[in-house]
Amino acid sequence: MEWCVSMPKIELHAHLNGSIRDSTLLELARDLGEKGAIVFSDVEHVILKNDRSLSEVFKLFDLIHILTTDHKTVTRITKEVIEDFAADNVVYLELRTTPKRNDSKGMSKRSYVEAVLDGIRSVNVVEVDLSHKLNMDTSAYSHAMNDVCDGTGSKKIYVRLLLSIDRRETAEAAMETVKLALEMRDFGVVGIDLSGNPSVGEWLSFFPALEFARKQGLPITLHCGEVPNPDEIRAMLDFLPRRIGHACCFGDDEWKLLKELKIPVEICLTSNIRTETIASVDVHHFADLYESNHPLILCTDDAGVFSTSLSAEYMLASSTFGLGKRDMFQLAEKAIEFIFACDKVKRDLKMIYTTALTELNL
Ligand code: 6MZ
Repeated sequence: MEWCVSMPKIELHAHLNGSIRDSTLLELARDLGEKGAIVFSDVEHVILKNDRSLSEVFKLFDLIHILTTDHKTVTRITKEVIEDFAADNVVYLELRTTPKRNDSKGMSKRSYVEAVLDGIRSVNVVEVDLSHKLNMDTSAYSHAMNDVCDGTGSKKIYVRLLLSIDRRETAEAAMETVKLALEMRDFGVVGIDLSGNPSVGEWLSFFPALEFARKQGLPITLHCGEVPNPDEIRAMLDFLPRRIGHACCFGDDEWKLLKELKIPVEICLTSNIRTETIASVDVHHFADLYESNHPLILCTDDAGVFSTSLSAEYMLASSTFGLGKRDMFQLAEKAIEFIFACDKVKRDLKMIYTTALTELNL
């Protein structure tokens, strides 16, 4: 595990509200309990429960959203989540979140994203690179600081945002999110994700917003095949997204198409096992994709909800599928090809991996 932590890692599938620390969720629940807004004892066990079905996970997200929906809390959780990924030696993080409107808190989708950006800017235990453009504007946003945690000099994490469309949303709300992402491109937003309960919503209603995003040059990743739905899976693959998440419930035909199209897959082992989307880790489709050299990226999905970390996901892949240190390093480094940020960031990351190769004696 120590070695997995020491290896630089790239995280491309992490939901902000799924990555919150349990301790923070409990604190927020206790506060709301004291204000009489919820009954703390009713929610404590929901937060601490370990195994949840896929539908129970979405019930938990509804609770999390009640606990986190004000600007200050969104800023706080963003800061903490980035600090946790940085502590796990994640060097590039594509964090995804669903912009939320909440009239009772005076929150619009835009002000939600601004609260997330405030959280990114308030990280102070590690230097954060939020966007090339912002780095040049030192007066407004640059906030480089030395790593005060381990005393080994400066440590840096690249953070980029994907705005998620929730499958519960209307076509209009989806379009609003895409337009917001386009407006916020200079502020670190690099793409669009489609996520949410896979048993809810129709692919066709999101298609116009996603097609518009693509025409405007925004890369797209889709949650695809979390439940068996061959027609939707085929329509999603035909759309040719830049990446897909999960790919658990594919039939033979869809599997063949995925491989022909070589669409990179974000693999979330612990999440798939915990939600019983896959029966057990040893029969996970990671093995097939890995052996056939299909592009894949190991990711956490919801590190808080599933009590995992990216290092733990590498450990699990290593112990289950027999990956050695060199294999893990190559897998981590290969993720550079699939990030949505610009070529300059890719070059920087390649340098980080070249240096790490020597430091880790590989
Ligand atoms: C599909 C998921 C997910 O956006 O509020 N989300 N969508 N499948 C999953 N696998 C378990 N895990 C998380 O983060 C929470 C939201 O991310 C999506 C859901 O829409 C959830 O409400 P944000 O930051």
